[in-house]
Amino acid sequence: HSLHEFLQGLPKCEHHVHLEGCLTPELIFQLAERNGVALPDPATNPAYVSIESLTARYDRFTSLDDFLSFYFEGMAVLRNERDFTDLAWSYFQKAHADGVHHAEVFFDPQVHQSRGVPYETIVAGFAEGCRRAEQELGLSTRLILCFVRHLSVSSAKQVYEEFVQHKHFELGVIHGLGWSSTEVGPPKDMFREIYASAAEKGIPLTAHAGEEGDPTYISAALELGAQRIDHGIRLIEDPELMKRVAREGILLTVCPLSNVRLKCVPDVSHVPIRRFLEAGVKFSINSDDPAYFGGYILDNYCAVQEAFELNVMEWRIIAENSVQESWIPNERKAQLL
Ligand code: ES4
Ligand code: ZN
Repeated sequence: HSLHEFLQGLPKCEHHVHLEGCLTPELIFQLAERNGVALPDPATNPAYVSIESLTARYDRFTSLDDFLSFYFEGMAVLRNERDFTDLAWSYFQKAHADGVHHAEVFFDPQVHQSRGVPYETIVAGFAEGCRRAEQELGLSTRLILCFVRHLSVSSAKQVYEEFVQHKHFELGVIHGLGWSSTEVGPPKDMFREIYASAAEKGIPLTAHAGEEGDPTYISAALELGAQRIDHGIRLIEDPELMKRVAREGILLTVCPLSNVRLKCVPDVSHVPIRRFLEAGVKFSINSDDPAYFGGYILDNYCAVQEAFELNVMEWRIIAENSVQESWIPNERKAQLL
C-alpha cells in the first residue's frame, strides 16, 4: 500500500513488547537443543512435532490464557545469560530494521526464577542485549521488569526485593515496572504494596489492563499508581474513564495483531483506534509478542493503516505521542521528534 514506505521511515518508539515474546519457534527448538531442555512431548502435545506445527498452532489461540501456556512453555529453553542476550539482540535487530529508534521492553523474571534461573543471570543477559543495541544500532532502550499475575504475590515481592537490593533502578539498569499475564481472575490490586513502595521511589509504573478484562481493571491499575496502561482497549466501555484518561494524558500501549490473535477483537478494524483518536486518548502501536502473533511493529502499523486508512497528520499525532510519552529525558525526545 501507498503509505507502507512512509510508515517504514516514520521514526517509531515501541513501548509494549515482551522479550520472551520474541522467542520464535526456530529459536525455541535451537535453544532446547543447545541447553538440553526437553520440550513438551509431541505425543501429548502435537504442536511440538516441528517448527512448522508449532508456528501453525500459533494461528489458533483461543484466549489470553491459551496463548500464555505456549509462551511459558517456550521460554523454558532460556537458561544461561547468553540465551537472554541472544534473544534481546534478535529482537533489537528486527526492531531496528522496522524503523524503531527507541524501545521499552518487558521481561518476566519470576517465571525464569521458578525454573531455577537466578535474577542476576536474567537481568545481566537482557541488559547486555540492550547495551549492544544502543552501541551498534543507535537505539535507545528501557528495560521494564514485569510482575506476573498467575504466580503468587510473595514471589513478586521476592523479585522486587532483589531489584531494590541491586539498586537496579538507581543504576539505570531497569527503568520501570509493569504487570502482565492472566488478567481476569486474580485480585485486581494484588500488587498494591509493591506499587506503593515503587511509587514512593519515583519508579515509572505501567500495567496490563483492559485487554480481556473490563474497564474496572484499568481504574484499579490507575488507583495503584500506573502511569500508563498496556492494551486498555476495553476503555471504550466506560466513557467517563475514557475522558479521564484523555484529560490526564495517560498513554495506552495498543497491540492490534495481539488483540486479533487472542480473540479480544474479531479483526483489526475493531481495535478502537478511531475512537481513541477522536476522544484525544494518547496511544502507541506495538507488537506485544511478535514471535507468537504473526508480526513485528511495522506489521502492526501497516495492519492499522489497512483497516483505518489514517492520513499523514493522524500518523504524525501517533508518532509524536509515542515519543512524548516515552520514559526518556527531554534531550532524547528532541532527537526523536
Ligand atoms: C502478554 Cl498479550 C499479553 N497479555 C498479558 N500478559 C502477557 N505477557 C506476555 N504477553
Ligand atoms: Zn503484553
